[in-house]
Amino acid sequence: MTTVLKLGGSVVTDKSTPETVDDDSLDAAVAAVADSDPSRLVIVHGGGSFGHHNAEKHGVSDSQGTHDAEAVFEIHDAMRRLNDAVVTRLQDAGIAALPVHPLSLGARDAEAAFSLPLDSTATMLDEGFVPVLHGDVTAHAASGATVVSGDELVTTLARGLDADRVGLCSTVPGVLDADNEVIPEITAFEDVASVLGGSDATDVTGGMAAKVRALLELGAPAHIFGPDALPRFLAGGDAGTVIRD
Ligand code: IP8
Repeated sequence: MTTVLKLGGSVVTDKSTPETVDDDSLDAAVAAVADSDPSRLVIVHGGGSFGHHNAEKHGVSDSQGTHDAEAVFEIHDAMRRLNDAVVTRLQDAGIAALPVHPLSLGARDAEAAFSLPLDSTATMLDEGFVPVLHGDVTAHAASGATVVSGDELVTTLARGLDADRVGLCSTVPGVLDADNEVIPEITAFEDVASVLGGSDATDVTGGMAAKVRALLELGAPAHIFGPDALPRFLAGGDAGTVIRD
């Protein structure tokens, strides 16, 4: 059973203060992972106040690239420091966590399709480690380097590792309906298109509609939930909104 878990930037950092770890929230997530005694777990974390702050400063996004090596390094270095904090806390809690840095492995082609060789991650899993990846910058053909988000890494990992379960933990409790209630299950995009908006419009903002569409294509159930539901997800239960084809 292989599980891919994303801890959103809002869970691991204090988004209102540049380059600040949210100690209480990260500690709670780490405790939930440690209590679950995981096997074959891959963790991905978002950028929060580390990545986005630095990417904005240099005008770099997932489509807007740069050839300025110092700018690329500054964005990557902020994410690497956040990754160090996450890995260290997991190790302190007894988890065999190891870092995997997408900048050193991945690339986008000229059509912006992202690929990531997974030999190191898969071998770490086979050897009982918990690989911890992070949103990052990645070399991008004809554009220099662009941002790769944690969500993009999650779908790449889930496909490449043939994951059985995917979890996206952020500060929202799930996909919300028009009354702000969590939708327990989504099996077709048309069923939620009206509440998510723009059923046939291209979702340039990368909002919930794009996320749901990408997760419906995964072939593994994906759970979108808030921090309170993390222990339930790690115990194998349904958490928040479950998206399955
Ligand atoms: O928070 C973004 O990752 P995300 C990473 O998962 C950077 O979108 C470098 C901004």
